[in-house]
Amino acid sequence: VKGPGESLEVGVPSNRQEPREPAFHRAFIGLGSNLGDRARHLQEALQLLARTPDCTVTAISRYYETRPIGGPPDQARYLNAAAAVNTTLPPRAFLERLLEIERRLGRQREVKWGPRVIDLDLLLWDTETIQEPGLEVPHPHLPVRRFVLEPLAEIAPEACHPSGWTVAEQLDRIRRRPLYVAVTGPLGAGKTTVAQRLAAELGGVFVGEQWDEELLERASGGDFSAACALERWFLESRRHLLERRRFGPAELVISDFWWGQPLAYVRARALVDEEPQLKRELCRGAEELLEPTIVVWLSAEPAELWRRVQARGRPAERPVSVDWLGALHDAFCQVLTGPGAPPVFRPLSRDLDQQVEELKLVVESIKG
Ligand code: PH2
Ligand code: MG
Ligand code: MG
Repeated sequence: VKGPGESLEVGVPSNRQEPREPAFHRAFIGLGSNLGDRARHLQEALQLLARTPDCTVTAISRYYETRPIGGPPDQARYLNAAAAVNTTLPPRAFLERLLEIERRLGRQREVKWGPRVIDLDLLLWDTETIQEPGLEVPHPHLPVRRFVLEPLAEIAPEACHPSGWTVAEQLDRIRRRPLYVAVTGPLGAGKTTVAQRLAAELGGVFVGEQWDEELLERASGGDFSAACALERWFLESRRHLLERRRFGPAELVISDFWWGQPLAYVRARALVDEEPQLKRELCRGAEELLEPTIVVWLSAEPAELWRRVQARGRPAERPVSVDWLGALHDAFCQVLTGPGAPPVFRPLSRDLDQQVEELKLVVESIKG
């Protein structure tokens, strides 16, 4: 006798189907205008989209007046909105329609982030990740733009990023204070330089990593038990550094590490047996710790990372090899892009000064 939930499949011809493509895709777009009759431009763009074959506009947010972020000074304020669209088009064709509508409404592309009659951005495409020239979904600025998250949360609070967090959750995070920017990435990525400069320029509180020189040296040399002990050491040290009550009325906090970094290190060091225990420890007492508003992920080519690590000449880091930095780089990719990853922002620029400039705008756009 079979109990409930037990399989009856044995001996039965299988008619199980391959998972099918959904009948349509669910896309979310952001709209913005700060030239001329802004409301009319949003309206016309939405009408053109609604009349497009193979697209159904299913929800439109209110229009939000917002402060311009980035671009030349003295720009007019924006009207921003978000819309939900069901479409049977593939993503590239859908993007082409958006660009076509921008052109129809007289969009000229001149200055980066300059004034525009209409801007239509593809924010989310189902829960897919697409990385192609000119087509990046989710929109890389989605988690750091108040002018996008607010309208989007009005029509789709439960819309999900491929990493698993929802629009409502991220809007809630960017509204909390202090804002907390956790800078992460492999050794030699420039975390400390960037975090310190950003804090100095924005008047934020800088929280700097501490480490145990001897454990670090043994771990870098390939001593497994030292590597485990080192990750535990970091966990306790960071638990102390990030205690919420230490920050009182601070507006902005910036650290040169991320609490979840050990997850990348255990992978890179092939200490996979440590992972479940480590995950439990990372959850324990998390409510008392500052949660990042955004995790900023810095990186570089392994050879460049190695050059920077050697140039700073810390004795404990001398055994570090290019290969190991490559493995570490890949481990960060896994931890920061897969399901369960926190909201992440990756500066486009390779240059540390320009990264600082990008991040100043990120903080601006979080504040809104
Ligand atoms: N779009 C930008 C840059 N800055 N600021 C606001 N408030 N609204 C926008 O839509 C916007 C912006 C680049 O597309
Ligand atoms: Mg845009
Ligand atoms: Mg655009």
